[in-house]
Amino acid sequence: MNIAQIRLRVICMPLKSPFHTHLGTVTEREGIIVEVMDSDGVSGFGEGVAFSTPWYTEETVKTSLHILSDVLIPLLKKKQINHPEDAAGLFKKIKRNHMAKAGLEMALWDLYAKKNLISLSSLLGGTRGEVASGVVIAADSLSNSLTQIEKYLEAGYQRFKIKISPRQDYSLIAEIRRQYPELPIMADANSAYTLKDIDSIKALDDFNLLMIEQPLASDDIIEHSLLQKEIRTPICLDESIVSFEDARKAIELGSCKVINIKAGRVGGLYEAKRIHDYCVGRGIEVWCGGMIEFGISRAHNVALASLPGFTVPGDISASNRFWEEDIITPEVTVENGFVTVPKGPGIGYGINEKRLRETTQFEKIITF
Ligand code: OSB
Ligand code: MG
Repeated sequence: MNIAQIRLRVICMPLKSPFHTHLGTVTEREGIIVEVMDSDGVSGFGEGVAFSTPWYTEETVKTSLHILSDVLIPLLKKKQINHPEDAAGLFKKIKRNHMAKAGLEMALWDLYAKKNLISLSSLLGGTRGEVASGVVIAADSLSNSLTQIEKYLEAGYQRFKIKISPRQDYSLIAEIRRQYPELPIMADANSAYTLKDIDSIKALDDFNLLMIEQPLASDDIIEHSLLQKEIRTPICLDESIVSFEDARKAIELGSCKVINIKAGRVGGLYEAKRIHDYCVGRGIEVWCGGMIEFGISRAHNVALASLPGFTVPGDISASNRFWEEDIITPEVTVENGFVTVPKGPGIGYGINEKRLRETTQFEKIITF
């Protein structure tokens, strides 16, 4: 791959409505757009999905920018790679910083697919022409949750993920279940519980949830295995799985029956695919998670979710779930509950240059 320059942009956009979890409220999203241009002038795009503050993982926009500019891009400058799969090996000696690595790695995948005139989905081994769409309900009250569910049901979403915490769990889910007896729903706790809360978690077995996501802390891998033995609801891990090795250990311990795969959280598409392949061989279900992302990362998610093991509708929502106007064109849309997987080269979406320009707060070009 003949890289000529890399452009890093920090962009910022307000969310259409506040996103509430027990860890805090997101009203505005900063993100990093990575553009890798080769000597023929072809550009591949990736997105760094760290948040402004370290509430979900330890990375932030600032730490990602530092790792990209001062560590990863210099490594890539020093050593020529032939395929995006080589990036993971090159970045291996740098500890963690998975979101920074993924932002760059995913741009390399897009560039490689574009140069070879194939879709990113095909390059990764995708087999689906459309991916099933789910949506997250992160409201601050029961009535707002119900309003959102009604709205997203009308928009065609197939699976609803409700954020819960000890402050708002049983009664919230009970009322949703009462009003929608057949709705495919799951809960996401973002580590709001400890094993001491086992009775509250067990009580949720009443509601035929598809799964409960990340009930305990990210390093509670043994505790999750104990919990899974005590509850009927399948446990899905999110924050706990930041690598292939984490996935292997969690599965061996019986800590989960489902894994939420986010390429950003695990360091890129190569590692995401390895986790996918391992799970498929072992009867562990996987689905594609979301990060309140902009169109670039959203497009990468669509390609990833076209792989055969992604059997559960993911957090793959339309651009208009979060944004007035996205930075890609066309925007990601949901029709009859599905997003069509683009067939064009790379991620298969163009850049909305005007929107990208007006949301850019900082920009830096590194020439090779
Ligand atoms: O826990 O899955 C999560 C958003 C940001 C960080 C963590 C999570 C989420 C979501 C939203 O649940 C997923 C989406 O973008 O649709
Ligand atoms: Mg989650």
